Amino acid sequence: MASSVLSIATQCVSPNASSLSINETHKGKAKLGGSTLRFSKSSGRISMTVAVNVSRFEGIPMAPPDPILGVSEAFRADTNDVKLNLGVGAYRTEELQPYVLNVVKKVYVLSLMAENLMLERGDNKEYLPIEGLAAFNKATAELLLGADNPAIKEQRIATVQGLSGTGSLRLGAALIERYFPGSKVLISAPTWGNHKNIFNDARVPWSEYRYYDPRTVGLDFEGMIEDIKAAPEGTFVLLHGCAHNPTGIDPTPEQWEKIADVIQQKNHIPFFDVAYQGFASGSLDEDAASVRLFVARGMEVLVAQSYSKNLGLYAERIGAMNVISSSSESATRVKSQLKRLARPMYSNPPVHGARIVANVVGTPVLFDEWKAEMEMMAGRIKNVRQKLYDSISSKDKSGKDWSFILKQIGMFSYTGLNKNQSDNMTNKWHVYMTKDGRISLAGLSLAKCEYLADAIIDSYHNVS
Ligand code: PLA
Repeated sequence: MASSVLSIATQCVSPNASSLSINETHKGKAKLGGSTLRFSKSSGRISMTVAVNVSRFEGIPMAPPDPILGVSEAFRADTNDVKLNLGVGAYRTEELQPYVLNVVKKVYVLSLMAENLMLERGDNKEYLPIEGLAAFNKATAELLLGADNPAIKEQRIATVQGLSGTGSLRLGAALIERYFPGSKVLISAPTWGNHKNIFNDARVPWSEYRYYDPRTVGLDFEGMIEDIKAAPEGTFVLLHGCAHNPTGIDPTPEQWEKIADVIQQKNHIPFFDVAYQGFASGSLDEDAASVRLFVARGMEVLVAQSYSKNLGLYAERIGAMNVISSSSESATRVKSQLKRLARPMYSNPPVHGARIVANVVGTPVLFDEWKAEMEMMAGRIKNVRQKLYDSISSKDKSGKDWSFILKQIGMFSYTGLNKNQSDNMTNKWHVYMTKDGRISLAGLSLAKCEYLADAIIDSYHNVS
């Protein structure tokens, strides 16, 4: 606490302070509001100093609410019963309740029944190694590439357990900043809002490649290819492995081939963000096809993974940073540097989520159950997507084509609503969503589709 000090010397002081006391040493003090008054007396004169408390943090301005997580805060503050939270991408049941996967519950129960099911005893809370739980790292690399992938067999993959998708991306960004100084990352326009923050904070420069075409509410494939081609050799190209956030628009398999061609020709380095494996199509393998295509071509690839959505482990912060390299020697060196970067950031990762993933992926019966549950979740999202489209297209008589809703994939629908229209959704209809027009279909129930359709039609036609 800093103090501005104001000194007053006076012959006769009668301060209006309740706790004033001047003792034999002729000194005293009193509290007045947030300030401290100090008195001293000598030769019949009383001098008074006023210390005004000023915080050292006075110069720190208020940060704006987060564009995605801030939506949930606003939602909680709304007391209207019709309210609907379509902001954050978190899976909800048809009753709009958070969902803990049965397979995750089963891991708890089985671990109680069979003590050694947990790869390490559940009550062991020792530090993990810097790179995380070995069984998790093995399972996560195999899930990503397929267990028989040559990159795994030839030990060309460096995998480090990370703090979910975000923390893993941040670790990858730190690697770029340290070992590729001056290199740029090319990110899609638009992209998940936090990508820019991650690279900004890691001091990695970025620019955008065209991705979304508002006229077709689809992929601007030509623009994307042109921009990737125009970037200087050796640029990192950030790609969403599947279920592009926020647009829900993914390249087709043929388009992925062409994207790989141009990245390869330009010696760029692909950096995949895989936050929704299994959530887009319902199939873990299909959703990893983009990454596997690049790896099969022998390209060196960075991949950040997250288990927030596909295993519903949002709060466990479990994911991984993988670097697939052309030799096992360089993979070993890269891994040593990823550990070196992680150590001063967070030392070593948490164990709980890693044990759950390792058990689910590594136990065939649980793995099969997980796949069935993921299909169920992806299926529920597809059902509400269809119902929302049916409701909007039957209610809206304007002739507008809403079929883009059905073409999008994953948790989100990018509605094309602008900021004013999104504000109307919230202020008038109590529908909470991000201001870029994205809605999370994972937070929608079949029962609320008609209501949401009315809200979208009103906002689209009556607000400019
Ligand atoms: N990458 C993408 C593309 C994401 O959409 C998200 C999460 C992450 C990484 C990081 O997730 P994780 O750190 O929990 O693993 N996006 C959410 C949540 C679901 C968020 O913004 O944090 C979203 O609503 O966009």
